Amino acid sequence: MTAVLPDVDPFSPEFLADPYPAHELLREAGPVVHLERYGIHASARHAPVRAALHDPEAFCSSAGVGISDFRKEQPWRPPSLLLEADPPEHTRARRVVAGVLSAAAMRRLTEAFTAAADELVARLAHGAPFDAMAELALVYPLRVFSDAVGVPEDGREHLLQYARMVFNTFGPRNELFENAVAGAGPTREWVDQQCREENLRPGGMGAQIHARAAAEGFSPDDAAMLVRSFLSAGVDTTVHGLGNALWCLARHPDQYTLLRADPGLARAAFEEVLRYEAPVQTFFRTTTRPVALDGVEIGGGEKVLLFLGAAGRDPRQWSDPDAFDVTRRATGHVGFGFGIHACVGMAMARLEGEAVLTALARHVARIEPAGEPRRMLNNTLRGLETLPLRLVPGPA
Ligand code: 4IA
Repeated sequence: MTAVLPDVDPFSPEFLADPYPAHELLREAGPVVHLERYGIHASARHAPVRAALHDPEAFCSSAGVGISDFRKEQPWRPPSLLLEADPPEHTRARRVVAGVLSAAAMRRLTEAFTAAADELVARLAHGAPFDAMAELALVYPLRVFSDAVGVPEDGREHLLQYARMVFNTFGPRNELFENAVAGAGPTREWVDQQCREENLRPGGMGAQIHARAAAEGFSPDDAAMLVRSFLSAGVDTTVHGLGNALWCLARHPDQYTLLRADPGLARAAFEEVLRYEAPVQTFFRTTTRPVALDGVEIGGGEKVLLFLGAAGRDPRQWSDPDAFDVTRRATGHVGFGFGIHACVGMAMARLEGEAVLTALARHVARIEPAGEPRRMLNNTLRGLETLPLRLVPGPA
C-alpha cells in the first residue's frame, strides 16, 4: 500500500521555511507517497528520485516539470524547448546549448570568473557587517554570468525577478505563484527582448547559441527560446547556491577552517552545499504510462513530485546526512538533477562556486553571522533574502 499523506503541503510557507522535518516524514512514509491535497505521487528518497530521472520515457518532461499539466492547462509562458521537452526534440535543443557550455568554453571563462570573485571578496573582507546576499551572492552571478552571455548592463536586475517568477510557477497557484506573475509584464518583455540576436553582445554565449542553433536548423525565434533557457536557469540558481554556501560556512566555522587550510576543497565544499541545501528543491515529471517506481504502482498521465533536496539527506544514501561536511564525497547528489536533463550549465555553476569559495579561503580568516538572515520563500528555490555577515580579513 502507498502511504497517503492528506495534510502535507510542500508549497506552504511553513514547509518552505523549514522543509527538513517534513522531508524526513515523507522519506520514512515510503519510497513513493501520495499527497492527497494535490492528488499526486511524490518521492523524497534518493534511489527512486534518481530512478525516475533516469527513465525519461516513462517520466516525461513535455507535460511540464511543475505541478501544472501542460496537456490539461495552458502554460503561463511558451514551454522551454530544453526543460519542458522530451527526445527527440530535447536532444536537438540540448546539443546546441551543451556545445556553448563545453569544457573548452569553461576554460575560457575561468580567468575572468576567478578574477571577479577575488576582487569582490577582497573588497568585502573588511570585517564590518554587510548583507552577503545583496553585496555578494546576488552581484557575482549577475555580473559574471551576464557578461559571459552578453546581456547588456542596463536592466540586468530583471533577470532576478524573472527567475524567481519561473521557479515560483513550477508550484501550485498559491500566493507565491500569483504574486510572482502579478505585474511582471515589463520584466517578461525585457527578457524576451534580450534573447534576440541583435541585443546580445557578438561573441558572447548568447550569440553563440544563435549561431549554433541556426546551424542546426532552428529558426531565430526558437534560438531566442534557447537563450531564454539560459536567462531563466543561469542566475538565481547560482545566487542561492552561493548564498546557501555562505550561510553554511558561517554556521559551521569548523568546516570553514578546513576550507581555509586547504582551498583545494572549494569544489568539494560547493558540492556539499548543493547536497545539504539544494537551491532547486523540487521538480515534477509526468508518467506516460502506468509504471512502478521503487515497487509502487503509479498510473499513466500522473504528476510525480521529486524532492531533490530531500534526496540529498536520505540516510539510505548518505552517512550522517544532516552533517555539513566539506570533506565528504557529495557528488552523486541530485541537486543538478540526473540523466538526460541534468543541469546543462553545471560546469559554469561549479566554476562560480569554486571561484567564490577559493577567494574566501584566500582573503577571509573567519566568516561570522552578523544577525539573523531573512529567508526567501519560493515554490522551488531554497535560499535567503538577506544574509548579514562579517568577513574577518586574514592573510592569504
Ligand atoms: C528553461 C531547472 C531550472 C534550473 C531551469 C529553469 C528553466 C529552464 C531550464 C532549467 O527555461 O529552459
